Amino acid sequence: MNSLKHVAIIMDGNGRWATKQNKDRTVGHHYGSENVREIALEALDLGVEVVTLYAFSTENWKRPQKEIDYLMKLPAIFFKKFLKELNEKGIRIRTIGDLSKIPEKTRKVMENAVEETKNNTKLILNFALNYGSRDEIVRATNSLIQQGLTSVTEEDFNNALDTRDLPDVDLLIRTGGDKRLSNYLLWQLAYAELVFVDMEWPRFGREDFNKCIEDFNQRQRRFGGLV
Ligand code: V0D
Repeated sequence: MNSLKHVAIIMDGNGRWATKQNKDRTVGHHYGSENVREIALEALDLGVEVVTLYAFSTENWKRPQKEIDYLMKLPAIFFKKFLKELNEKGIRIRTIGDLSKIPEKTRKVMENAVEETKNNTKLILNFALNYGSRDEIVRATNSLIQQGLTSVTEEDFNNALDTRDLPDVDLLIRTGGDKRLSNYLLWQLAYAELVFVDMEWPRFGREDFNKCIEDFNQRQRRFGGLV
């Protein structure tokens, strides 16, 4: 019944949301990370298999150092608060992106969470960190070359990507009002439905997530009926 396996989300608008209320941008990131929990729980209730969240892009290193420092603390803050609950509810943590450039402390925290949740089967919460689609494609290509391949199939290529064992993305949601892909999952979005929402990420609630999924289901039905 549910053709929706994989939802990808660009969680945009956190800094703008905070600035609007005369608060520091990091306050927006804080509320943004609380909202990750809300949306993960809703995805769990709806029977979605994978949610891939754009947490930190390869371009985000250009931001002020103070903001980067705060962002790199968020995984630890997040797990301190939610790891127990994630395990109780069967949520498995995964990551994609080039983690080799993430500060060691932050990387260790994430590796630990991936390890501690590896047997959970209800939902994969997949964080894209130091992720860029072109970077991923270049890393995949280099790994194929390293394996000695001189010609590849789509399947070979798929298997060299960070998302190798995940289903294709069915639905992309971008909050914050912009209508761009911003170097996110370009290969994986080949057949995805795209939904753009004007609301900033900290304001985007479970109801809003539901509406996006209704929109997706309606489009699928129309597509199924060839109308
Ligand atoms: C800030 C809105 C959770 C977007 C959400 C390091 C930008 C809050 C995590 C997180 C971020 C990452 C990995 C992990 C567990 C949690 C997170 C970053 C930014 C960048 F294993 N929220 N969050 N990571 N934001």
